[in-house]
Amino acid sequence: MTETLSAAQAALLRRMDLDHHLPAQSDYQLRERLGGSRIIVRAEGCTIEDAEGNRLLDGMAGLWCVNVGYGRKELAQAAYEQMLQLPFYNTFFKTANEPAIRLAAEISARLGADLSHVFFNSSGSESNDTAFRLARHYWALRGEPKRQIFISRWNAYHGSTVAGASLGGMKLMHAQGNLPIPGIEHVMQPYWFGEGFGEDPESFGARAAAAIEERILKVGPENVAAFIGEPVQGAGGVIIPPPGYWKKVEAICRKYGILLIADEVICGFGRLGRWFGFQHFGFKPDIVSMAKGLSSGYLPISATAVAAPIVDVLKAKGGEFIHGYTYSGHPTAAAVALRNLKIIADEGLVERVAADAGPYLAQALARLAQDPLVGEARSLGLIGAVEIVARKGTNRRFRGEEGHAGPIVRDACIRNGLMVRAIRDTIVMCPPLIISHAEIDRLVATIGRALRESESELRALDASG
Ligand code: PXG
Repeated sequence: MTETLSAAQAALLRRMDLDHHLPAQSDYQLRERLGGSRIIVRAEGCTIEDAEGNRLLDGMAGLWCVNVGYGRKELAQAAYEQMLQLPFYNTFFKTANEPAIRLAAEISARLGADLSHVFFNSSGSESNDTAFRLARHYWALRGEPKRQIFISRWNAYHGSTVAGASLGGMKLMHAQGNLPIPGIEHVMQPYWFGEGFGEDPESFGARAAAAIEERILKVGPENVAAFIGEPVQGAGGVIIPPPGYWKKVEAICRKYGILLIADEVICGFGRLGRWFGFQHFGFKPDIVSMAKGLSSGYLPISATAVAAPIVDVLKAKGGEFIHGYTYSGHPTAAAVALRNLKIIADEGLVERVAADAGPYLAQALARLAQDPLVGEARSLGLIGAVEIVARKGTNRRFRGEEGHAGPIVRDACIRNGLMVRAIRDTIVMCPPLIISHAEIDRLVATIGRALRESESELRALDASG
């Protein structure tokens, strides 16, 4: 790879991208109209750099994943050494390898409770596919094969595979490919700002939890395999449930003997100031999906952790769990993940999020919340959201096509050197856990500046809408 790209080289790459590459979740016509993708060439710490030499503060940690920041030589070294010794071997035929074994033990120690065993995959979607097949298989082994149904929430994100997109509650995803597959029930999400505004947050949370119980009763508890949820919904717009929600959800699952699956793909590995999000909310899942921060995105690897009683059933009833991926327990990916967990532990990053960086972000966002265009600015640990509203003190959005205000403000952030995401009219952030105070100040100040720069365009949208 060249150190720097000339303007001509960058233009050529952009042309090749248009001619040959289908990037993820893209509008391919829009990409043509915009003249091609932004090509990212390098990164260091919390900063990414594009082919034009623009440097942006990465407010998204890549895609909610580069927890330890960019440029970690230890991780490159771990991959290099493992590749020389054993780049790949499968775990299908009564075989295993040292990095995968050590990583499984390390993850289950961090999970605590009875989450004793780990199944490896390469992505968050695959991790949820594993949870899906495992939960149904478990109930069949238990002699309750009717337990097939999964309950999830609207606007949840559980991946892009057939099971992942079906478990997720993204209606636009469902509209493509005739999803969800049968056996998935979606209930309301605990999104206070969007759906409970004006209501007492705790009673709104109780109402959202009760919706799960109502659905269980409607479909028959004897038919329900599991409930799945992200402790904090990420791609749905950083939806932090009101206090008490998760304890109620846990109690409902226990009452009807339903498995509780925590999708920790974003919340895991320090994001909320604990190793896992369920530890923050004080509940105990039976199955845990994790990916992203497991390797800080340096290599693709994910894991599905399983509680001991489920493993006991798998063992006791014998037979093969006929499931796995070529790259399950990939030794190089596992070696990098192990080293990544060591960095998180050695540098006290989880504690840093809880005691320092998280509260610092919360304070900065509390100041931004005064902005006349901000309806709510919320965060937990190092994940946060800013709700853009047309009228202060309400949750009224700008008129015009729904979701217009967010992209306008996001583009202004990018122009001002900050990479963040817009989810409809919500600006979300999820920076590396190493982000400095000065960088947090810049992140929040840039959103403020972007709001000011966008205000007249937004008001015009409202007037015409
Ligand atoms: N669960 C959660 C909670 C996620 O956030 C997945 C599963 C799927 O992981 P993989 O590795 O299969 O992508 C995710 C992924 C967005 C966006 O628009 C979010 C994700 C992926 C792509 C886009 O914010 N999260």
